[in-house]
Amino acid sequence: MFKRISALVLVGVTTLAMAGCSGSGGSGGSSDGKIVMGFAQVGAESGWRTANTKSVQESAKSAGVELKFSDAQQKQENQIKAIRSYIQQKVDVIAFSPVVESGWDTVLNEARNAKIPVILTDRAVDSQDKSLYKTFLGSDFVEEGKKAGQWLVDQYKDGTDQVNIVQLEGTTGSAPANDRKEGFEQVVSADPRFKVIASQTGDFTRAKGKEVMEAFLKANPKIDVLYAHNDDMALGAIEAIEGAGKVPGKDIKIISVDAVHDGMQALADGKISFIVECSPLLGPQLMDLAKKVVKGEQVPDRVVTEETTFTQEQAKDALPGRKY
Ligand code: GYE
Repeated sequence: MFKRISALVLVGVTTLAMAGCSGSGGSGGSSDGKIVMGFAQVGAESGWRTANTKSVQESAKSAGVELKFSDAQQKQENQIKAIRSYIQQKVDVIAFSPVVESGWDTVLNEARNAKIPVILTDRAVDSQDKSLYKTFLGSDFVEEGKKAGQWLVDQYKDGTDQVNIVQLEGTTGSAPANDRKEGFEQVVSADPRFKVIASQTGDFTRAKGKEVMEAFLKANPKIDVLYAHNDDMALGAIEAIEGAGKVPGKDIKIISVDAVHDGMQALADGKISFIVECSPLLGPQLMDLAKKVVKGEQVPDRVVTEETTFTQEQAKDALPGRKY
């Protein structure tokens, strides 16, 4: 009996010592002293997501971070399950890209109670309590929407005709869908010629983008512009437009967001008219932040990714050097 108790105490002390060593909240850690990160990814819905996953996995490797990775298939319940399992495994840090903005307080509280720091990457949550996470690394989606709207306004400087716009929204309730819509509408609503005549979710996928665009085309004889919240939906919509005997980029101007390889190719080919870049290469910055957070160092509560925009000509120049 005595032997058993002392063995237990010993385990307890070792665990504490390890936690003390890394300064981490999570007391698990890896046996070789590496930081252990649990990463709950959204899914594999788009080219952006695939590039983001690759960036996270590669940079974990080169930063010497042990990565536990899960794919939630665009379902919040799966992400919550994954986060709970990382809490149980006592990882040192949890990073995740919340599929939607709402409904995270309970599980984030559980992580806080377990003293495991959380980093938001790519997408935000709408929790009022900002102390539920250490930092948020990702793009400014409202700004992206504004850039899309501004390009359109510049295209239609002259003229008095109404401009009929259809919008393919990202996943309902997600930060990029909410914010890209908001930013775009803020800019175009200043001019009454611009009319969003239809707006529906295409869930950030090619298949849904095609399906919804087909319905838009059937219901609306005159569409001048498509604003798609990501390249994949724009690429699906291109198939629908061509299927309806129209020329994408000419009969219907197309604006999208991301600038992944296939989107940039369609832009260079003249099928997409303008792309607002959203960088998926968040891995290296995420690993830096994770190391600091685990050490208990101060980090900024918001880290915004730097991004640009591409016209058709700029896409032709940029394509050969693109990493994704
Ligand atoms: O634009 C889209 C992906 O959250 C920024 O998610 C990301 C978005 C990206 O599915 O392609």
